[in-house]
Amino acid sequence: MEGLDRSGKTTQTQKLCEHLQRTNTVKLIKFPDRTTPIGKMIDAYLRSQSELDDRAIHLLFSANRWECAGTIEAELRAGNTVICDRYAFSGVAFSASKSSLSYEWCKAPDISLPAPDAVVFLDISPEVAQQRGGYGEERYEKEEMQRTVRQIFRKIETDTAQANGHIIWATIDASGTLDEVQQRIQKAVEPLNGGITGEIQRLWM
Ligand code: 2DT
Repeated sequence: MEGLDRSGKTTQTQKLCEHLQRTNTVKLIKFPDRTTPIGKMIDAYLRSQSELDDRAIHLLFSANRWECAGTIEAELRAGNTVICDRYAFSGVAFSASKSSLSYEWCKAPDISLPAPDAVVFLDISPEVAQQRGGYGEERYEKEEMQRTVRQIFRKIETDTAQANGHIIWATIDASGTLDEVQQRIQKAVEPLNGGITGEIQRLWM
C-alpha cells in the first residue's frame, strides 16, 4: 500500500487487512518500522528532531526494509498474506523528489528486495488533500513535495512494469467515501484471491 499524505492510507490498509483476514492469515508490516534502532533514527528525522544527509536517511529507510526482508519471506513461504503499509516505492518517490538525489541512485539499495504481487497506490490531488484539512506536521508533508512525489510514482509504475511484469499496479482514486475507496482497493487485488504459487520474485531485476 502506497499513498500520498491525506489519502487515507493507514485506515484503508487496516480495512483491507480485516477483509483479507476472513480467508487468509495476514501479516501487516508498516514502513518505516519506527520501533527498531534504525526506525528510531528515521522517526527522529521525520519529526525534525535530527538532521541527516539526504543519502544517509535514504539508506536508513532501505536498511529498515532489509532488516525485515527475512520475516517477509518467511511469512510468504508459510503461505501467509503480507501487506506492507509503504515499501520501496515510497523510498524512491520521496527521496528522488529531493534535487540532491538521482532517481537511479535512489532505486539501487532496494534492488532484489522481495517483490510484491500488487502495489496499491492511493492517489489524491493537492486540492482534495486541502479539503481534508491540509497536510500534516512531519517533514515531508508539504504541498510542493507531495506534488513531486506524485509525479515520480508515475515513473516508478512504468519502470516496475518493465522490470517486474507480474506486479499488479493499481493507482486508486482516493477521493470519495471510505467505503467507496475500500471497494476500489478490494476489486484491484481480487485477482490474487486464489493464492500465489512459485518462487518469490525480486524487486527491479
Ligand atoms: P507514514 O506517514 O506512512 O508513516 O510515512 N518515506 C517512507 C520515505 O521517505 N522513504 C521510505 O522508504 C518510506 C517507507 C514517506 C512517513 C514518511 O516517510 C516517507 C512519508
